[in-house]
Amino acid sequence: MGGLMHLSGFQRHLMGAIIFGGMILLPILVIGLANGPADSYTGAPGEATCGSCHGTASGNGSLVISGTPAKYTLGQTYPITVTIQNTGQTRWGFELAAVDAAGKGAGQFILTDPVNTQLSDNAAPARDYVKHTAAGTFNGTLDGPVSWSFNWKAPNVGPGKITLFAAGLAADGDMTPAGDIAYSTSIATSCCKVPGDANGNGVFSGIIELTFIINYLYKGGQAPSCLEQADANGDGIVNVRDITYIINFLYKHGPNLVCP
Ligand code: HEC
Ligand SMILES: [Ca+2]
Ligand SMILES: [Ca+2]
Ligand SMILES: [Ca+2]
Repeated sequence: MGGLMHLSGFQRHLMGAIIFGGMILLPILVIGLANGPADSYTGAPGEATCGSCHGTASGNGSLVISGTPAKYTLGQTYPITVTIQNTGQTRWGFELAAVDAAGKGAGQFILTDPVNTQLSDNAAPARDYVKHTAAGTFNGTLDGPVSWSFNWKAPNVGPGKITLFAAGLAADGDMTPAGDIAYSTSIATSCCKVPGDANGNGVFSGIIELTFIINYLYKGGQAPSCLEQADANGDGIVNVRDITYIINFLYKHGPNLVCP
């Protein structure tokens, strides 16, 4: 049973190199995981997912965003949870962004669990990202499900439709991108509750809304707090057609006002 003493000079040298290499490598791996994945891998427009490095093997699990309301209230805070599971996998990760129709980051993330989640708080209009920490990979949790929770505060002035995009990873815990299964999902939320309520006071009052939209479009007036509520014909843009549509609705038995 040869100990170190019985190794040749070359073998001893090799051993030293492996030990030395391991000491250097370990902190890098740990730092890598503590930092979490790089920004911009949520599957949002213009972004790839974790699968671009971790392969695209298909799994038997799921990635779900819960807590997002179908309709958000301006300025209100919502607890959001991201849950992932996959039989046989043992280590987990995620990244999430909230993006408006123009592709900009929307609203604000507030961490409620800084042990397991961290925030990339980027200067607007860049997107912010919530993602796992090293502890938040829940290493050794066989099959899952595991979840991460945080708050999302809707913007005070609504850019309209906002979509939460999440990418998740069901990993095998070998500290390499091999053997892992990538997921992505998204869910949309809208501020439009009262179609045609351009001034955002909660009720539709015909001529008052028309005046508000005309002022906004042609006289540099205040923007609707929820832009979608001024998009009365629901075609995704606020313009003169919405004015005509509202006039038709009010005075010519035209079709109902809608949310886009
Ligand atoms: C640019 C390439 C790249 C992207 C994109 C990437 N990763 Fe990784 N990931 C790595 C590498 C390389 C490792 C190996 C360990 C290390 O270097 O930190 C790793 C390791 C991991 C591990 C541990 C894997 C295991 O089997 O133990 C998790 C968990 C993880 N990444 C999560 C994510 C998540 C979640 C995303 C997407 C939001 C993501 N990664 C996107 C390169 C990437
Ligand atoms: Ca792996
Ligand atoms: Ca109103
Ligand atoms: Ca319109």
